[in-house]
Amino acid sequence: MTRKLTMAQAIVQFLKAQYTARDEKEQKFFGGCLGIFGHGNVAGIGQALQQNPDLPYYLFRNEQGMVHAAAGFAKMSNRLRTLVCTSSIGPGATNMVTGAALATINRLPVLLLPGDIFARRNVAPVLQQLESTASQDVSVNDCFRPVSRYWDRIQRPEQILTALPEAMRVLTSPAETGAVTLALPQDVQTEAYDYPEEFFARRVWTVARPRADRMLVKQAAEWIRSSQRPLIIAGGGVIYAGATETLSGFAGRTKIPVGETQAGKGSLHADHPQLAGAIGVTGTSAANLLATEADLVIAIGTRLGDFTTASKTAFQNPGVRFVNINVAEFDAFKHAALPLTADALVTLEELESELSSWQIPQSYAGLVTRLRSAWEEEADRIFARRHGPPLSQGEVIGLLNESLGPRDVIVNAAGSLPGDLHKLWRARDPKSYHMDYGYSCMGYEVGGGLGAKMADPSREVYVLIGDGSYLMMAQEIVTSLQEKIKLNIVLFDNHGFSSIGGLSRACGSGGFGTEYRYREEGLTGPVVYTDYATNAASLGAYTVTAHSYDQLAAALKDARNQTRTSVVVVETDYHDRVPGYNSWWDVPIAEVSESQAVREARAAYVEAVKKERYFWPAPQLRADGDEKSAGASGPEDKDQLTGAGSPASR
Ligand SMILES: Cc1ncc(C[n+]2csc(CCOP(=O)(O)OP(=O)(O)O)c2C)c(N)n1
Ligand SMILES: [Mg+2]
Repeated sequence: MTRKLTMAQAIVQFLKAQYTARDEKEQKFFGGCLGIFGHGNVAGIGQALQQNPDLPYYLFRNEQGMVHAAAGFAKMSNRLRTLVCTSSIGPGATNMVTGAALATINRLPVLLLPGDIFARRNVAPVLQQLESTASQDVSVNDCFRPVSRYWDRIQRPEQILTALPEAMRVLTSPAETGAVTLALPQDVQTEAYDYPEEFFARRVWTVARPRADRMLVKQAAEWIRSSQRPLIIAGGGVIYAGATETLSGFAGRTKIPVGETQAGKGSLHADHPQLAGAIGVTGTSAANLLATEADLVIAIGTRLGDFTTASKTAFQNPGVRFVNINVAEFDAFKHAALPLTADALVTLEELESELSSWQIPQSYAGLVTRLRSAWEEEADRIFARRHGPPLSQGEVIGLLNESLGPRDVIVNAAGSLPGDLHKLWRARDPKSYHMDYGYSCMGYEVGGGLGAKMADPSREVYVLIGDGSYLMMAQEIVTSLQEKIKLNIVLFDNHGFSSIGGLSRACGSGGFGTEYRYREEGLTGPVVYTDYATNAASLGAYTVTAHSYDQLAAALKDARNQTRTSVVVVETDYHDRVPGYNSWWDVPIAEVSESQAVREARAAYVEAVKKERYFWPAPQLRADGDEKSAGASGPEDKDQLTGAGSPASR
């Protein structure tokens, strides 16, 4: 039995029949197709979507925005569902490259179907075609290769018979997932082929919970039992695996403190006694002080990026060892860890049963409690400041945290907000904190928020966005109005790049080129005021501007009661910042400079970078099995190898 369909029709037919299953719960994998049509897809995928309304089509305003929406949808769905994105050839396609990188770096599944140049070639060069004198097998879609976990170009209609199952394998693999790009030549999309009927049968992709090697689990439990100051780092994998309750029980019983990465924030309820809060460059004093001294780090579902490891300066205990629980072998082996290449939920259960009634030493538990309450006091202090106008970003975050319900979602990505939110936000639900900090992409916010709301319409979604990000990408506000999908947008107007301005000052460059000011001998003139409320209103949004704390409280209520997308504009103080706490980030400073400030910053940098460490295999993992001799190359030798001094806190 075969069915004669165009390649584009066959793709749509196939996509409709794909499901995922985990823990015996099944769901349709693709919630729809987002797109912008051009000559490269209108007559192919466009025609196919028209005759398949059960894969709903959503018209977007910018191809990058639609990939962000797909990523936001996938993130909100714990990667068990996603959206398809279709674009024309040329600029429509390359507009998706940034979104693809974001998805891949955040390990989020998105399926991209850019149109491509004619496979037939005889009419080349077609409109928007990149010509190469070296090969006729090159198009702009080759730009997707490094940012896709799977990339293919479909030159014949029957190639989808093997390409689509591969695409699905990668998309539904927690270890491999990211952007999948199938470049679809404009002519091939419309070519008919007799596809086998079986190809369109309902197919369920099990998202498995792989288990770690038994011996390694026992060894990890042994390491935990023999540790004095263990620390858990909860990454996005905890949330994606649905392991938050298991972690809550594990940490509660063993009393091991937990620091959360940006993607892992919300793993524990803000009130959990073992939650030390955000960890790393944008971390709390509690988590970062615990990290400095930790002798065992249990890193769960994290890729251990530089913001988490404070550029490899966070862990200063000379004997620190790592147990990494991660479905991706690549991440499990980082920091020379004892690798538990496995699902977070089942591995925590296994460790729990190995540890029976073991708990951390009481003195350490007391320290955790003290550090935690000191941090809570600090956050309360920031929330209680009445700084403005303009308001401090910290007090606005405090007000938002108080005003929002526990299931409401905040979405954010770049600027000074991610750091402040990471430290200060008190998450009360695992899906309430939605941050792109893998790519920290200005412009993710509105598109990503729209995708999050599409994935879970039962929640209020709050898009928190800087003025810089808003100017980069706000156009999906129109899409949200078209689709009657309500977003609550809060725009923090500080007239420029507060984050990078602060960084520039820390680097000795005085904020050069980071404020929105008129040109007067450089960008030093009066502030360029932009009327964001009018801008958003012109797109059709409900808008309110707030200048004071009370006005903001009222505006948030007012906006929440609206049925259409609302934008609350609040002016915030460019220079008033939430400080850093016991951490550092490696941003290299000019080695030679005409500026005294830069030279001073360089001198401090040279000192700070000395704390960066390499991590070598712990003795137990060495092939010779000789723990003693291997142990002898412990603390002292490591310091010699890395040049790492003793931590400043001691
Ligand atoms: C697409 C993109 N371009 C550049 C950057 C580098 N960058 C990080 S934060 C930032 C400024 C953000 O400005 P705004 O949204 O106003 O937030 P603020 O820093 O004022 O809080 C820039 C330019 C980025 N992260 N993403
Ligand atoms: Mg700004």
